[in-house]
Amino acid sequence: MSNRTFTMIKPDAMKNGHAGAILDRIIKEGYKIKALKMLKLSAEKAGEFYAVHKERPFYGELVDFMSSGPIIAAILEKENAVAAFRELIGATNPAQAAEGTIRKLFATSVGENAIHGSDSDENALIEGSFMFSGLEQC
Ligand code: 3AN
Repeated sequence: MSNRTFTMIKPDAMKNGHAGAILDRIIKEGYKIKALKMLKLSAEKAGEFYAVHKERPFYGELVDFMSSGPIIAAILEKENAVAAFRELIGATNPAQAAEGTIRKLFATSVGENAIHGSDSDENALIEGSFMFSGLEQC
């Protein structure tokens, strides 16, 4: 069990003005921000990030969406971060997400679901290093 996870506030939440509320919620839930930046992914970089989903029917749509506007990426620290954060963001499909979760509050659809959270300690490390250099991590 590691104490770090990786997150992205996705283009829909950025466009809809929810970035501040989402960051505020994350901090209030006790996560320490260890790295943070706003950036716009190229289609190539978004494709690389989501390469595990290459064979899924929604891959093209996902790459287009994730490169459609700015995102905020962050590395977060808290005890049991990966599992705790997955609980905080809620189910992939906001219609199935529990009340009070970030996706229930801010996501619009399964494709445009406001926020990403790593699904394992291994992926948290891979994704964090994909987006941040060692110098950018506190
Ligand atoms: P999660 O982000 O909850 O771990 P994954 O890993 O199954 O979910 O999917 C990665 C991303 O792919 C999701 N966050 C969502 O943006 C997109 N996605 C997943 N399922 C679908 C779907 N059925 N249609 C469109 N996009 C999807």
